[in-house]
Amino acid sequence: MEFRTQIIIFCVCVAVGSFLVIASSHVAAQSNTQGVGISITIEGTTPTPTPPPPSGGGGGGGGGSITPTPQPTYANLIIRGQAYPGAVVTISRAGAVAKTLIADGSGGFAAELSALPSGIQTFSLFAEDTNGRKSVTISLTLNLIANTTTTVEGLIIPLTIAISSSTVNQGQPLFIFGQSVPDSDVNLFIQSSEFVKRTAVAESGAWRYELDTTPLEISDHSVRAKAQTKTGEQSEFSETKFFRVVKPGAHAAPGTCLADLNDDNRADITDLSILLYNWGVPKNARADYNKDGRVDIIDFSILLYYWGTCV
Ligand SMILES: [Ca+2]
Ligand SMILES: [Ca+2]
Repeated sequence: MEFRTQIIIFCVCVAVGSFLVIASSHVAAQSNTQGVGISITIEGTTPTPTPPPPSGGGGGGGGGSITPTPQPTYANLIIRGQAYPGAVVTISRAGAVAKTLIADGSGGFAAELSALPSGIQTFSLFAEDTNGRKSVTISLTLNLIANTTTTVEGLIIPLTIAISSSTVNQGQPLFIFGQSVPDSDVNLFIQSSEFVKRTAVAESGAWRYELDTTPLEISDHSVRAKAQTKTGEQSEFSETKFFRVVKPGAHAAPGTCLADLNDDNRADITDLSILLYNWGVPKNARADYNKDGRVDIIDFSILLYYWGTCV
């Protein structure tokens, strides 16, 4: 006998970036209308009941034992979600990789895991974008019911995030970038005194934001972000990136200056030659100062801005 129910999450406990989702057998047949983002569907076939023992009658066999038919205790799981175009999505269970797959051109993925043990199972997921940056790992705990297929839909893998420099002079731009769900938004949370900025994700999944550091204090700061789809669903937080704002003109450690491509703390003819060598589609991603995927006149103007002693 086929049965099919759909439930909404009744418990999403977010602790250190993890989901706890317990699918209860006490479910309500209702649709997900709360914009939670994740829905769970359980469907399957009820096991064939064990036939009752014959009641007397024949008498011939006389007390033969009946071996019960062992009931299979496996379950199937389908996870559908969104990462970034071409991202490698890795799903693990019990400390071992259970599935890796590549997200499609829209960032979507669908993973099928079969013959899983029933009961409470924890899965972890992360994505690696086309530039080798990894997302944080999120975990999903489900109560898998034997002889059913549980489908989790609407999972959003947190975006990848990077920054152009770990030290920036006050007033100079900090470029924050990564990959996320195409045609969504990125909400950036910048601290120490928290404020939020928003930027759009391109069709390719790439996103970037040019942060004006003028209003930031001379201090340590951090930035992390969430993906937000056009329909309002949000991912968990990304990794947190830390950066230091120093006084205008203050020297920083070698290798921290945005325009200094050979790490000698100067922006000069050597850096210009490296920039020109990478003109167009960069062979060295560092030459793409503003992280828009190309080395062009904008990057050249950034080099001129830093020209001389570069900090
Ligand atoms: Ca240099
Ligand atoms: Ca550029």
